Amino acid sequence: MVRAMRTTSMLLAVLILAAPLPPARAAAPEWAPASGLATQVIATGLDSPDFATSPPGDARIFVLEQTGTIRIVRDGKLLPHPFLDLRARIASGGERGLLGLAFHPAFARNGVFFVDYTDRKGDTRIDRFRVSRDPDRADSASGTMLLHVPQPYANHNGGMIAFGPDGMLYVGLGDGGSGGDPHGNGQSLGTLLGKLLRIDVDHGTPYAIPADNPFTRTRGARPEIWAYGLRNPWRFSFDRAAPTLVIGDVGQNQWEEIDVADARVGGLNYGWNLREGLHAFRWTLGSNAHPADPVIEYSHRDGCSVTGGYVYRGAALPELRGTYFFSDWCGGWLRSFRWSAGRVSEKRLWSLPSLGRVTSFGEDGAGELLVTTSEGRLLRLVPAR
Ligand SMILES: [Ca+2]
Ligand SMILES: [Ca+2]
Repeated sequence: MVRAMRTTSMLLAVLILAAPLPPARAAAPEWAPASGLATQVIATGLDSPDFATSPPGDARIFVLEQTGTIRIVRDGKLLPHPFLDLRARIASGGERGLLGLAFHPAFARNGVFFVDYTDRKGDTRIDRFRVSRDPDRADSASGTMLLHVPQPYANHNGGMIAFGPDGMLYVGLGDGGSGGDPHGNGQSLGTLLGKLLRIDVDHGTPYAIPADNPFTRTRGARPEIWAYGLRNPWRFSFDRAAPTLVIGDVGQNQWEEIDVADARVGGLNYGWNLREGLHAFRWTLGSNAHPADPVIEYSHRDGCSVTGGYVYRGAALPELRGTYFFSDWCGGWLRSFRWSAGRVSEKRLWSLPSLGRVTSFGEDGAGELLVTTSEGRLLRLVPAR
């Protein structure tokens, strides 16, 4: 039944007409096999690596270990001492730990960066740090709190932080956890849980609310909110070359999804927990919500937890510029698609040995794509020989 819904657009259309839902997209063509990509192993033996990134133009790669350290790969070698060790203040395991890192756009000049982690009480913390005089070591005493969000359950903590093309810091927060969003956080504008936030870290103490955030004049709404209706936006990214935001929002029992939006448009409702992917979840007759549908969904026959990636803008794979890559924590596969003029094209399933449990993608300083896996590996996507 589930398979038939995915592949038979006529049946899907009939089901949708019969259900109290806004119109959904027709089922897209299946994923076409593709070759020409390989993975290069950059580092192994990492302790649950869950993100990798580089300051703009920097030749080093910074890798997060979920247990609480940031490691540096310099000239192809993993440095023995960490850039920053936060293990004493972090609770890790499951979906908790050191989850996100964002270098300030002016990092080369100001040395400022931000980390997202689970504190010892299980709450989400975002702290601001500075590099020390040694460029390969952060000043561990420089940490100040930017944001603290109490977490009602151990799972669905989000964890991604990234600067947008507008210079604002975007923060992904899951619905708080448990299952099914029992407190309705996704659809509530009164909580930061289940949201994408947008804050100005260059003004205010500890931050300022951008005047053009969508809910600054909405009674009872948290002004940090940029978008809502998210279940667990574990990874999201901005296209380096276009004002496009792509979110991989992890599903509940059946459907994983990728959302694409104009990065300049705030206030979108991504649907959770009214909908899971394109399907009703706690949808009620009479609901007047108009959720933004995902552009991609896949069922749990293909995986269990989407790992959102990046629109490729590097140099090593010129024919793939503009292609968005993503994976799944249980799937081991690499898929890609292009998004232009409001539609998906070139859906591809890459012929590669299993990547393992993909925890995250990342971009190095030149825009080449990195992959971290639960097996302790840091990989780079390269052309097949
Ligand atoms: Ca949680
Ligand atoms: Ca959704």
